[in-house]
Amino acid sequence: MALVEVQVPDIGDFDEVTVIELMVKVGDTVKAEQSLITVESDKASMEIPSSTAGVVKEMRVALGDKVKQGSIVLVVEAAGAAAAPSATAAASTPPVMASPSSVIATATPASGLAVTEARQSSAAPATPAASGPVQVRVPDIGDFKDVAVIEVMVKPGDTIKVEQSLITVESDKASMEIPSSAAGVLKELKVKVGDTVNIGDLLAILEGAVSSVASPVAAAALATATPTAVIASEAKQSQAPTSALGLPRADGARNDAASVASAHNPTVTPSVGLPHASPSVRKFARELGVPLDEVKGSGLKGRITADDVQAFTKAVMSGAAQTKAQAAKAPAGSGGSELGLIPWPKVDFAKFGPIERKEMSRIKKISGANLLRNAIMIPAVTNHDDADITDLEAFRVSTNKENEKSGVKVTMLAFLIKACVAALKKFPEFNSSLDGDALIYKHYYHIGFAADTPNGLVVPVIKDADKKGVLQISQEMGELAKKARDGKLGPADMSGATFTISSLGGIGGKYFTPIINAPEVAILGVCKSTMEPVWDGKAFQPRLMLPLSLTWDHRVIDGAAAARFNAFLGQILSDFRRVLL
Ligand code: CAO
Repeated sequence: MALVEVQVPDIGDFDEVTVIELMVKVGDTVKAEQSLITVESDKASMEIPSSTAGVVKEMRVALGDKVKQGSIVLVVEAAGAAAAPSATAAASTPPVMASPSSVIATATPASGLAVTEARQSSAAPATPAASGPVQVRVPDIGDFKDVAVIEVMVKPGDTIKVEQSLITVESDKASMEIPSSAAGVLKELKVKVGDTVNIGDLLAILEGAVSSVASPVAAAALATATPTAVIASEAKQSQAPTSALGLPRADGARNDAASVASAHNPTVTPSVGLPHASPSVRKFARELGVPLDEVKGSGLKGRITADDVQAFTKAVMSGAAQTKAQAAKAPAGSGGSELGLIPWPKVDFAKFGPIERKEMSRIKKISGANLLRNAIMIPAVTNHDDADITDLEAFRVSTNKENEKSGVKVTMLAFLIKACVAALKKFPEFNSSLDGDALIYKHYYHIGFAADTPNGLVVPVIKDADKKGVLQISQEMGELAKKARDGKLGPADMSGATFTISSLGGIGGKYFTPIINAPEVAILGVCKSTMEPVWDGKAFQPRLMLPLSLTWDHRVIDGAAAARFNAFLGQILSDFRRVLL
């Protein structure tokens, strides 16, 4: 085993480039040609591969460091026979090391780029013509076959200039724009996103075109493999044989013929508008179906890393974020177009007075999407009723007096939970869920209660409420409500509810229409109890009346059943002994 210092290879005319991505860390086992770091100048970025297989022992560069040819990137304990015999061996093997495995120039397409070998090519990039149709073909893209078209930048009817980028192609390690070798009006595009292309493939037909490819040599220059030309500027990039895609050429041939500055060598660039990410990250994103242009890059200069793609995926999967496509499908995002509704009104509020825009909390975004779905998808009806809780409230108050020292305060909501369990047992469809054309009847009674928190509405769940007494339910509710306010509820605290109660009793109001918490089929809304004159057949009596609002899914429950449910609930609340029956 020998320690090998892996150096930055010849990177053309660039004096210093910045390390913008570390792709390995100490302890990693790397293969030969595996990308180690990504460096970037103001014109290009590229991945620097390892010349040696082995285990990374030491990182010699950090993010933001400036490096140049010969800078030591890291130290590898080389594996097997391929290991360099000494620490200096790595530095002395430039052809291997000096092969940036991927080069992505950032702007300035062909400018300053040189093509080093006017190798004749059968690619026939464009058929020169003063007018009439001109075929634009894929030039020599080195040893690469079947590269994918990831972006089409023009459309029929566009007036194309010489050197204007037509498409972007990408291999698994590099991407590049293919420019037009001729000017004219684009009559026909022969490729689309997702196609794979090879050297010589017909890309487009231009009309009225005047090809700028004046000579076979120049034409060949277009089609020539352009080793370090992708980042070098003049004639000095003959040290590191690479393909046009910036990858090491299989034949290891040196492109040391006279450099020919060409306006149309394929420039290896992430096209303008493409997200700032390495080809490997773009490939990773494509495999996951992640729209890279929606991912926020955390790397230097906003570069998107594999971690960013992973974090984005997690956020979407957990519902914390939406892709633009999802948002467009959601009625809220589409302004209802999915439902055939007219678009959501767009008003420039600032025209009418000062405004302030604030992002909604994460909870609000998530609950909002759920509420919208439930409101739209459930044919919900609400029945309002009143329950006489005069005696129950007196009992509650006396119980609290007796239990003052226990620290547990019994609330009306705890009684309501118990009363609802009794009603759910009597009317089991209220404790069910729809499953296609069938109903799932649950033989457990987990009751959710809506809790108002500074960040929005959450619904903690009292599990097995049928097996718990009012005191225990009160205690658990207190704990869950505190957790909710502190933002400490876990998924287990909020899952499994079979029925939900939303109590605004501590606040006020008379009746409201709560939205069912799918896949439940009913929800009970409760408002503030008030003393009211109730006719007992002989006289008006002052009774404490609790307003109830029961919303139910009409696919599962009929109006008569809902009325019976409310009436039964009212009976229990007016005489809680019935719970025992
Ligand atoms: N009628 C009259 N008074 C009531 C009442 C009712 N129906 N329900 C509760 N009260 C009283 C309580 O007795 C308490 O009074 P005291 O302090 O004098 O004892 C006071 O109102 C406050 O009660 P509370 O709200 O702290 O306790 P709770 O058990 O009733 O409710 C909780 C707990 C977590 C459900 C509640 O704090 C909450 O968040 N409610 C809002 C739920 C909500 O937002 N629903 C709407 C969902 S749809 O957007």
